[in-house]
Amino acid sequence: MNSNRTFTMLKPDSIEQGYMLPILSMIKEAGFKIIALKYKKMTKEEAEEFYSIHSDKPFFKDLIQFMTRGPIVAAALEKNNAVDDFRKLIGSTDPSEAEDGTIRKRYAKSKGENAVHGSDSDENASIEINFHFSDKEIFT
Ligand code: IDP
Ligand code: MG
Repeated sequence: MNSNRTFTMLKPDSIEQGYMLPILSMIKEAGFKIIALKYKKMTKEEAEEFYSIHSDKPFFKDLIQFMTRGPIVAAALEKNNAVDDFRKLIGSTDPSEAEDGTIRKRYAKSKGENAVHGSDSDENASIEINFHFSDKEIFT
């Protein structure tokens, strides 16, 4: 299901530092088509729901504070093998472990403030796209 789609967010640290367009360029150059795009600030409730899988983690409170402190760019992306290829493009969660040429290596500051989100499975890509976009906001 939807193995050609993934979901990303450019996190508040990226936007604050003016990395919105450079990161979108890297995404485009890697062959992803943007099929939905939104610039918005998440509410605390939205961020808590989006990251509910991490609600018992010690970093959860900081994560919600970080993800709601400023606007994000949310996007649905299309490409063959989208989920795996996008995870490769963004690199490891901790930028100090991310490979050269990845978005996190280039733009992330820390394991918490790590520039971008990328879905980790086809199932979650579908859930996350539907969380941020209605059907009529997606243009294929
Ligand atoms: P991912 O974004 O690479 O899939 P996850 O383990 O799903 O990483 O964690 C979700 C987000 O929570 C990370 O992108 C990061 O912003 C934050 N996070 C994960 N682990 C830590 C940590 O050990 N310290 C602080 N923040 C973390
Ligand atoms: Mg994850």
